[in-house]
Amino acid sequence: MKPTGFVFHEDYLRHETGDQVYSFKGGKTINVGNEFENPLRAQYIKEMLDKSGLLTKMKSFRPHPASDTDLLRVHSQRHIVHLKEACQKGDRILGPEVYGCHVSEEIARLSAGGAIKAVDIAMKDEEIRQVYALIRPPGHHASRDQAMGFCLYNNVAVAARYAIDSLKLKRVAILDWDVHHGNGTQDIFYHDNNVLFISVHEAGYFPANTGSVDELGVSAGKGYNVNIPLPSGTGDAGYLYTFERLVQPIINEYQPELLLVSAGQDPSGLDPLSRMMVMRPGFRSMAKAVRELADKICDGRLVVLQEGGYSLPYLPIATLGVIEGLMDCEVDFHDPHAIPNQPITYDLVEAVTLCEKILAPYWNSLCTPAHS
Ligand code: Q9C
Ligand code: ZN
Repeated sequence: MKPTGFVFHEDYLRHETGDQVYSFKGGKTINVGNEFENPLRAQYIKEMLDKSGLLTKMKSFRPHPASDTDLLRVHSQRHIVHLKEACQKGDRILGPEVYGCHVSEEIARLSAGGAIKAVDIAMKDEEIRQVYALIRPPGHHASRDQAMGFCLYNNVAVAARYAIDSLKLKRVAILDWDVHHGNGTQDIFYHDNNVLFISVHEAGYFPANTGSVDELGVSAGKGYNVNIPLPSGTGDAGYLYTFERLVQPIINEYQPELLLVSAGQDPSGLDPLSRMMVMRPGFRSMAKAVRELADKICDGRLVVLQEGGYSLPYLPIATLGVIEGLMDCEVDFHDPHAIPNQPITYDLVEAVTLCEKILAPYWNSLCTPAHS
């Protein structure tokens, strides 16, 4: 098996988001920080990969900051200037549920640069085809003109547009398994058919009022925006079932030249921001599924980008699962939080069947259910 690339920069730990602090003014609650998306996330993942010995089997790379040209393929000049000026002034609030410090714009640029670096390796390295990029801040809630939900620049969108504009790819697929809807990525590619966007997320959660399966894209992009909202408590088997019935057939039919994954480990069973119950074996099988898809369709070209994941005790273990799935191995590490396999629920089958019905007109590989 070819080696797996690993992109990381220690400066990712310099983006500080503050603590959860509430001030009460005239009865109003003002949130001036966020304890969830903090530097320890990346630090603990890195330590796990170091100590498990996995990192010695990977090939490490250091990213460069994304250029203005790279960012402007996705974001407005106004957005870039806003983030720069806000950070320079020392603002802590950079958008709705986005907190930062004086270096946050610079580190967000390095995060987007990490996504570009990963694409460069997957497309141009003599040996390596698949890359894990441990980047932060995350990106998938950021739209063209707006930071949101811990995200400043949309890393995966910057990577996809770089692959198309600069490397001249014709079709790129993005699979977003972060537990929240990838609204920013959806918005950016809503009119496009050269980027297929699939978001698998917890239904009716964050952001409010986006992520329904009825949001299909418009004009040339119609049918190329795929939302798969799943019920709370879906679990390992439920995610695998969803991949087999929807995600794999659609990506296979699209035949991308590169597969990008917005990989949040926040569907984990210990995550403070979700209720999806995915454990290490679940992450392992999701990563295995995308590796096998990429092997079959695009010569293994696969870029997995860190998005969310907020359980400090479990994030490194869930990530271990992802990397095990990518590298087709199982590290001798006992997960103290392991639980017995959870069965697929009726609600899950119903949710998948509904999506299948709505998506079937756009994808021949989905068979419309005979009844219902
Ligand atoms: N107010 C990412 O995972 N808060 N961002 C949800 C409702 C915002 C998560 C609670 C969650 C954003 C990249
Ligand atoms: Zn998330």
